[in-house]
Amino acid sequence: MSLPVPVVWNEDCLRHEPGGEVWLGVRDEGTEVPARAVVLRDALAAAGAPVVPARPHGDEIVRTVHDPELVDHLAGIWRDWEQAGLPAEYGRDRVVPYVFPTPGMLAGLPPRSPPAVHGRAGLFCYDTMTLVGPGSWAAIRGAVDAALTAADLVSSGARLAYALCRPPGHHVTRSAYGGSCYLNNAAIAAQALRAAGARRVAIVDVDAHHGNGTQMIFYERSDVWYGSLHVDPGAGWFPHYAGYAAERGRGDGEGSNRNLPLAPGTADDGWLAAVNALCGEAHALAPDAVVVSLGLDAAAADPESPLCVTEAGYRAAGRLAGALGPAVLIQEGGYDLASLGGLAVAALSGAAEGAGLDTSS
Ligand code: SP5
Ligand code: ZN
Repeated sequence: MSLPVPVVWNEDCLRHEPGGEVWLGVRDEGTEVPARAVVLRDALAAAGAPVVPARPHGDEIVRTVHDPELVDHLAGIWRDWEQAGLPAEYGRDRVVPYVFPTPGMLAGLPPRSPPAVHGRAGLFCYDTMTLVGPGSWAAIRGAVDAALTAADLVSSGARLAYALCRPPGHHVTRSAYGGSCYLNNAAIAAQALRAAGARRVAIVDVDAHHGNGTQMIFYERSDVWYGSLHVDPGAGWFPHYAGYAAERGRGDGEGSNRNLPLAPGTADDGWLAAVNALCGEAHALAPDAVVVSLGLDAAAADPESPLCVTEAGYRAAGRLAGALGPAVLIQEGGYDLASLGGLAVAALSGAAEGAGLDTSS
């Protein structure tokens, strides 16, 4: 038994050590830890998947998908925080914003970039649980290179490729980061597939949370369809403000967005019915390429979501998504270190089966 799906790996993804998250005013240890990536890599390698190194890529696609000011902000904010003496003087060892320039605060005032780094920290960030430390930028940009390398493989003929992106990305909009995400790896992969000639791309997001960032990046576009199933934000779950069924796209993108919110406690049957419905819609579009936002946090044991999906469920979802066409699989969430490896092997094995790849040798 082998797993004929290349796993794109970037050692730099281990350098992001968020040092926890500030949730409801309290800093706790957090679950988006470097060990996640190690567990995923080791399990997939042990299952026979070839591990291939990410190749460095230029910034063009990244700066098309994202506001270049967000990219520059992330690249420099730790250095500025450190130069301001914050870690040394106060033990404030990660960038955590405390003022957010919401539209309601500015009420039409022109946007500014305040000189104080602790003021500026909230300029492109929408929550308190997405911390930046010394190695964060290397990992953020390294995850993008992994996604772009996987997209290259598919654009040049591979049926499937998986990017082991860490940190994850689907909560990042064009110009705002949050939800343990900094740059949108899946959106960047989709844009790269477009640039390489795919006329229509379908993104299927099976992370337990709604990918609000990906949705909004493509909300007014018809060339990239976005579909997601996730725990209902209206039932009290992150990202709270997006992911509702009524969000169907706008302007040219009208009808190119699909959300299937699920009740907390939804298990394989209900979850797979939603995966099947999304894949049916994606299939009807006849996409030239597919991006799967592969979050593994819908699993029953996951500490960040109330969905109850099994390994068999992820395998079946992989089969459905893998059958859609050439696909780039992008790692998103998934936080239970004990079950993460088995879930990833199940999902990729299913995708290989769905794609008709030979898994016997
Ligand atoms: C990529 C991804 O899966 N991001 C999800 C971030 C959701 N985190 C929001 C909730 C934070 C609360 N963490 C405390 C866990 C207690 N079980
Ligand atoms: Zn998630």
